[in-house]
Amino acid sequence: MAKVYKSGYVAIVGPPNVGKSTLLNRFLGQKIAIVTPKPQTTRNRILGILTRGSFQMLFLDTPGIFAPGYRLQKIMVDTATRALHDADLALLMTEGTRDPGPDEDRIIQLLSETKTPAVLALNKVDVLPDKKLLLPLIELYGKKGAFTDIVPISALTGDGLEELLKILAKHLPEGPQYYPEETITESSERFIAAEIIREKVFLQTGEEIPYSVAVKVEEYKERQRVLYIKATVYVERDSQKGIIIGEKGRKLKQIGQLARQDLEALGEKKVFLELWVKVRRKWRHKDQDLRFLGY
Ligand SMILES: Nc1nc2c(ncn2[C@@H]2O[C@H](COP(=O)(O)OP(=O)(O)OP(=O)(O)O)[C@@H](O)[C@H]2O)c(=O)[nH]1
Ligand SMILES: [Mg+2]
Repeated sequence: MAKVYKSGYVAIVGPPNVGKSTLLNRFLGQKIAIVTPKPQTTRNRILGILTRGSFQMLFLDTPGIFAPGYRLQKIMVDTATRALHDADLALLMTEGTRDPGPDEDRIIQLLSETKTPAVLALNKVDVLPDKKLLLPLIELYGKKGAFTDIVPISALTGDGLEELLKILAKHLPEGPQYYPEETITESSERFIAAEIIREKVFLQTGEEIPYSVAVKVEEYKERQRVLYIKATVYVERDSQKGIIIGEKGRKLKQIGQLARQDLEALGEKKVFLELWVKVRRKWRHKDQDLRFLGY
């Protein structure tokens, strides 16, 4: 008898910084979501499509779920919560290196309000000196009664990922192949370019700067296999503009160089990247500005 084909949405949800985007990229074998050591890196829902012989998994990478303060954070948490409600299957991801905290409790509460089956992945087990340390944690999460399966993984090294994929496939509903095999995302090239630039800002600046930054691609044109990209880095204050530009423009140049290298590797073509910095006061708090910036 022929095996049924399976497909559906798998929402990757969890607290900030636990490795959700790293996992998505690893599953796809390609970087479509930016990753940084700072929490609250992902701000949008990102679709990643994994097609195998017997299934098509539509992964939704999401912003971290936590107690939001300002407007952008509220939108981020709402985006993740909505993805959870849209999904056929929830993959709650957290760190296997610490006890659950208020964010985990909040997400487990959200899960209990849906009928979506949920798998728990305990990530970053590569940093554990001994895997035995996981046992009490698995027991603790098991008692919460919210998960069909609990899987220790390392999104960084790939440990446990095939096992996790098998478990996810098991819970996936029967369904058609929605996208052609070669499609891996619906993100536009412009969006990915803006995200890569934002990633470099996150990596190259400290304090609150990353959280005050948004990037908008203004022009994206290809001429004779050369990509011309013009983008604006928005900040909230004049002082932040000075920091991003840096002494003699060094910081902005460095951000631009790093972004250009990634963009060239991604598109396999030469890239001209022009970056501008503009102040848009308190954009994180204003609905109109947030919409303008794609949130
Ligand atoms: N040691 C270790 N580090 C990891 C692992 N997975 C992710 N990381 C690191 O954890 C940090 C956060 O990773 P992300 O993938 O950006 O995490 P995220 O959950 O998408 O974070 P937000 O988008 O901010 O919610 C990065 O520094 C990753 O390199 C892992 O399995 N082991
Ligand atoms: Mg992320």
